[in-house]
Amino acid sequence: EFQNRMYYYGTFPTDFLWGVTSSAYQIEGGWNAGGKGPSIWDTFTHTPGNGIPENGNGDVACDSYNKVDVDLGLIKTLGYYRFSISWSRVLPDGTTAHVNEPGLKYYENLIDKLLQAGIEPQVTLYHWDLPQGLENMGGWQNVIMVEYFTQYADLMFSRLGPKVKRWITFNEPYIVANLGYGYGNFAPGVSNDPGVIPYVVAHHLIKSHAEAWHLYNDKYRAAQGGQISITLNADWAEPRNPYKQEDIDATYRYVEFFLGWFAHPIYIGDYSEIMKTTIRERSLAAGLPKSRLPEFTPEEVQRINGTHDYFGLNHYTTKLIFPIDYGLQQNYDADRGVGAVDDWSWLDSGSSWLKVTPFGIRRLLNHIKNTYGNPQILITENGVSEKGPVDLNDVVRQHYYNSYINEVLKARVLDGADVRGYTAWSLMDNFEWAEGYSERFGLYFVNRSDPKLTRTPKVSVQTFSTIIRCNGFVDPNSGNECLKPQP
Ligand code: GBH
Repeated sequence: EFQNRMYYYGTFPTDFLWGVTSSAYQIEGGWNAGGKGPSIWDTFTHTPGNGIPENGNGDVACDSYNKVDVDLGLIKTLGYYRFSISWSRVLPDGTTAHVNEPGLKYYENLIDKLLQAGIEPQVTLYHWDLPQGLENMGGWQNVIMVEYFTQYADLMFSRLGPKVKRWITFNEPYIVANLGYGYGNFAPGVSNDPGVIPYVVAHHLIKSHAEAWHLYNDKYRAAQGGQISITLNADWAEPRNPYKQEDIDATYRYVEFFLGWFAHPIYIGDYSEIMKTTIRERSLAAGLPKSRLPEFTPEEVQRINGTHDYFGLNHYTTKLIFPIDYGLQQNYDADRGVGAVDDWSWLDSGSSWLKVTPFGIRRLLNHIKNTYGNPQILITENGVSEKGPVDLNDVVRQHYYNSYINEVLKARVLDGADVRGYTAWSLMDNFEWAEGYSERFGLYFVNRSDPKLTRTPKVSVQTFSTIIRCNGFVDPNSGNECLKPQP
């Protein structure tokens, strides 16, 4: 009887995981402290003309490099902590030729303190900050990165693995390939061959992920007993006109080129038929001798397929999709051949790309369940931004968490999607990449005009910690008490 109401009055399973997240470059600062080498984001933000508001960079960020104890205090009521390792802090030039022990100590200390406080660490190996030394060899365009990434992963598993039970190889390879090496609005800012390079980069990211997974599986799993997977990001999509077949087809292409680009090789095997066919046909039509999409050998298809212990998902918003014919243009957008719009009724956030569309997360979770063999799903990011004057009563974010998490609950309890955990982006306001500090995703406000970079809770800290405490929601009929689990 409740199923047609906006809210579903139930609770999550007792072993559901709750957490909060950040990433190294966005919060740490200490960009050249304690022997750290430069990363592509240091180079990118220090290069004039990059278009970042107020010349923002991560030199200081939230100064989390020096504020481990302060941050611990914030995390305490927010579940486990997902953070990433700055590769060039532990390996200054990216290779194991020189291990920077003070850099490793920073993470060892952070992990020890988290564990002492009863907070589970969840570690991302790569959240976009490639060591500049490796970019100088071509970065992810060069297949040798597979070896360097695996060596870096090996070091992390051996040194941190006894204490870390949940690993993520890559955060959002889609963004690395497309924004880093296609459009070039993210580091390393490569945009000279957008029809070829993003596909090559993605190919190497997928291989690197698979090798790191196999390394963990063969060498560490028995002794360490953790889980390792990849985090993929995807918008949900609906046809702009649900009665038009061409909009329905375009929506299918959008989802397959976005989530499917990486999920298909890892969860099903090889690139999807629609990507292979579309890109081959468009390449040949433009007079190229072969497809711009690289091929996996049958052995590679085998080796990559199944390299997951769960499905890591970052999700924020939904788009309405219609077809666009780009003619003979050779790039990812032209291959995909779609346009995207928002519905006028969707609530705004502080980011132009992000509208509040809670229904989308339930549909996406069902799509993953039905398409990728009902995997365990860990939502590794979900959240919303604001912009402009500070208002600690962040009503949009309170609404966002309540309504999105309620849709996650429906996906789990009513639809049977195997969602095991939910992570909020983000612990605190931080360096929002090409948007600098202008868009704020934090549960905590960080006062950037105060040299101490003081953190203050927004009201949504209450919202989210109440959801964690109740393992669901407050009973609307009884003031402040949690809903009881249903029999
Ligand atoms: C995640 O990326 C990241 O993992 C995290 O680091 C980031 O802070 C968070 O989301 C919030 O953005 O303006 O049209 O060029 C989500 C992917 C990448 C989506 C940047 C929006 C800009 C689109 N986001 N992208 S546009």
